[in-house]
Amino acid sequence: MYTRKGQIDMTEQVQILSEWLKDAQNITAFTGAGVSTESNIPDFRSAGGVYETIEKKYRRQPEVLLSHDFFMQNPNVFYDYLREYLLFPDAQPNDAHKAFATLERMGKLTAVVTQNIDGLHTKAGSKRVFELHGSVYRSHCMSCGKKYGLNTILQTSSIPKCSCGGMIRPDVVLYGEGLNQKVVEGAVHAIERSDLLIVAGTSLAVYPAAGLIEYFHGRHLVLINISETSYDSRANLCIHAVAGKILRVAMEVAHFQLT
Ligand code: CNA
Repeated sequence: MYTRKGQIDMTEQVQILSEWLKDAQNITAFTGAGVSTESNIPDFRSAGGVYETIEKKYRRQPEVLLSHDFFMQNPNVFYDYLREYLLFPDAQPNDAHKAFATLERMGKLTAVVTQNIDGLHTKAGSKRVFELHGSVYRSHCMSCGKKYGLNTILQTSSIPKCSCGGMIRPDVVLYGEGLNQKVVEGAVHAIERSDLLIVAGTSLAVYPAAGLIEYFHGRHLVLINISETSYDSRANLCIHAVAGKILRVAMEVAHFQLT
């Protein structure tokens, strides 16, 4: 079944999703920046905004600002951008994060695989989270390896430095760097074993992360994304809407209480 907007209405789509949530025994969620926009963290590619603002202000695309080469050559600009657009320590999980955490507690969801670096799945209570691109909550000294938290970056206005004098960098995977193989293996294993894969809030434009959904061979592939993606035609259910709202209503219809 491939259900595009207009083919069946959203009430029916949510009804189908709620039935699949009830039936599934091994759910994996695969998420991107779109699941955090309802927590007021801007994504990269939503229409109408932040991407263009960033390009105008920094005269570079976010992918360039977040690349390994740019970081090494312009750490000051990198940290300005990071602080302004990617560090939101006060952001709170929304209904999308809460739905996945609830499904895990119910023993239905095995893992969240996320491209996000904002830590909100963990904040919502999810325990098994594969952070493909790392997390802004962890950082380390590039000279001596000493570990730091997010506060070190937040409390400095320029380049954060270690007590040894080395530069501190966040444990996020920059463009041009490889993914952590252990994290990838865990994510692949979870996706391969799942009977329901819910892909939410991602343009599926960033590789190799987006390619991981190729490992899914289970019963139902569900996409929940505001805009269209290149995987839409391959989904069993494709809902073009706001992820938090859809998941909250689907959970209600299934009589699963968000906790
Ligand atoms: P993206 O390319 O910006 O795509 C986001 C997608 O989500 C778009 O297709 C939107 O239409 C859609 N969208 C926006 N809001 C919602 C919503 N409420 N419900 C459903 N869909 C929505 O982001 P991707 O994650 O696909 O790209 C991967 C990059 C973005 C990763 O490297 C991330 O690290 C990076 N990123 C992460 C964050 C974060 O951690 N919160 C923020 C910004 C960018």
